This record gives sequence, structure tokens and C-alpha cells, in this order.
Amino acid sequence: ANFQKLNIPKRVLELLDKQHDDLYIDPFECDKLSGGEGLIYLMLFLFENYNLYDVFLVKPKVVRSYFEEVTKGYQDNPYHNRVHAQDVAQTCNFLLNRCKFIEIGQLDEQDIACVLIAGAIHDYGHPGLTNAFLINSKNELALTYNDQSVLEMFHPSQCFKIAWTNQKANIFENLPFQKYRRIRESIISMVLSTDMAHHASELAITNSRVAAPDFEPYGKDKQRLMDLVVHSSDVSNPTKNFEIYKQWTERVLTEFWQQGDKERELGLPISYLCNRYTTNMAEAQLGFIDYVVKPTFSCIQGFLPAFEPYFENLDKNKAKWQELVGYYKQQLASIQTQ
Ligand code: 8BR
Ligand code: ZN
Ligand code: ZN
Repeated sequence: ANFQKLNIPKRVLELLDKQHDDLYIDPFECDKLSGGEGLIYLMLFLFENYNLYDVFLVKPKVVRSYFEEVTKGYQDNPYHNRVHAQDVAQTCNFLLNRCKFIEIGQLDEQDIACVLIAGAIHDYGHPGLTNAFLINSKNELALTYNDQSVLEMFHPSQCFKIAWTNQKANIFENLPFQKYRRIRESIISMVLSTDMAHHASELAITNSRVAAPDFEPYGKDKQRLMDLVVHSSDVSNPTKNFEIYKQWTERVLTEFWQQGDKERELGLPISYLCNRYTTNMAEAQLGFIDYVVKPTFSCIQGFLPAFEPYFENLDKNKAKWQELVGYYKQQLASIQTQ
């Protein structure tokens, strides 16, 4: 691979060279070193690293323009912003390479491209409000998508549109139609799988597939596992070092609490975790780890045994939040008496 020609700033290139498939790469650092272009450089680096230009038959210039457009579409939300997109794409790459999903699923270049693109675009255009809010407030997006996976339908829809409406950014232009259809179907499937409303039912099916005698990670089960890889990367914050994880948590709750304030103002029901006067951040994370993240990564471990050494981070991080429950209780009590 020749990374020189990609014009990636030296310090960013060094970071990616050393840590592109590392679970502990710091996405905030990467974004800062890149002057806000971390998602673009990450994708250029990975396209070169895995020879993905051969799948799309386009020049790096087109890939750069495409991810410039994608980056522009991410709003500056506290959580659902371009750094989250970069973080999810990086975590997908960790599962692909470091945890050997490429080998175990016998992924070809096209599959690798689909997973990484899905990670990069999966929250494109996120308004910083949840599906429940959009539905309850009769938002235009909820009307467009009939209340069904509203945001998860919106994100990929917009990302295919930006390709077809910006000729110099159209990474899909040179694909034969059948190949384009398969790529499109795969990416849309992965982004839809990030709707938390599907989490429990899909995870149950995937668990039973992983345990089945005819389980085929490289065959009929491959797309389902690719879906899980993107969904698990989306909820992977608690598998990382506590400092970075805590930063994401403060951000996701800041976004939720802004929504809660709006809900209060509009007289809408205040959504789960969105009430800043009653939500204990540490307790919320204990629940999130036990009921969402642990079951998800247990399933991942079932077919990617290389994940095993990282699984213990979940208990380490739980212990840290347990120590903080009292602190956040006091904080809430002091707001309530004001
Ligand atoms: P999205 O990124 O698509 O929103 O999916 C992740 C969901 O998991 C969040 O919307 C939120 O409901 C939940 N969540 C919680 Br609780 N804590 C989280 C955290 N620390 N990081 C990511 N998601 C979290
Ligand atoms: Zn999302
Ligand atoms: Zn997300």
C-alpha cells in the first residue's frame, strides 16, 4: 500500500499506521490532529490498506470528495457527530482485522468496503433527537418513513443521494448494476441493524445461528454477522478505556437531556434517560452494560474468539461506574434542592 500519495497529514498517518485496528485509538485525538477531517483520512487510509479502490474502480480523489460530503452532513451534536462516525468505523475495523472477522467470515474486498462504509455513514444527518421524539413531535422525517426506523432509514437514504447528486463524489458510478445493488442492499441492512428497536429480537436470532450445527459465518450467515459487527461497534463505548468511554457517556446524556428539555417545553412525554433531574448517569451505564452491551459482545465472542481479552473491560468499567453512583446521586439531590 502507498499511503504517501493520499496527502494525509504526517501525525495522522503515523497514528493510523500504528493504531488503525486498535480498540484504544483515540477518535477525539484523531479528529483534532486532522482539523476535523479524521473520518475522511481514516476512510482513505483503509481504502488503500484493503485495496478497496479495486472494488469501486474510482480514484482516491472521488473517495475523498465523497467522505468530505459525508463529514459535512454530520451536525455538531454532543454525541451523534462526525467523531462518533469515525469511532464506529474504527471499531468495525478492529473487529474486521484485529479480531479476524475477515478470516472467519472469508470477507472479500467488497464485504470489507460495505462494513466500513456502513460504519462511516450510519448516523449521517442525525438531528440529535431520537426516533421516539421525531414520532411524538410529528416531525417531517417520521411522516416520511411512517414511524419505522425513522433515522436508520434516513441515514443511508441521504448517503446514496449525496453520491448520485455530486458527480465528483460518486463512489458508486463505475459499479456494474448488479454489484451496485448488492453493495447497496448490504450497507442498508447494516445501518438498519443499528436501530435499537431491533436489538433484542435480532440478537436472539443471531445467537441461535451462532450455536446452530449448520452455522456458516462465511456463507449464509455472513450478512447477519456483518450487521451485528456494525451494531456492536455502535454500542462499543463501554468496551474501551474508561476516560474515553466516560467522555462519550457525558456526550450522549447531554444530547438526551437537551431532548428532555424540549419534550418538557412541548408537553411531550419525557423519554427514557432524557430527564436531567432524575437520570443518574452511572446507574444508566450499569444497566446499559448489563442489558445491552454484554449480551451483544457475548455473541461477538461466540464467533470472534479474539475478542475475549477485551471483554473484561466491561466489568472493569462497571466497577468504575459503581464507585460513581453516589457522586451522581448527590449531584441530582443538589439540583433538586435549588
Ligand atoms: P445510537 O448511536 O444509534 O443512538 O445507538 C446507541 C444507543 O445506546 C443510544 O441511543 C442510547 O440509547 C444507548 N446508550 C446508552 Br444508555 N449509553 C450509551 C453510551 N455510553 N454510548 C452509546 N450508546 C449509549
Ligand atoms: Zn444511530
Ligand atoms: Zn451511532
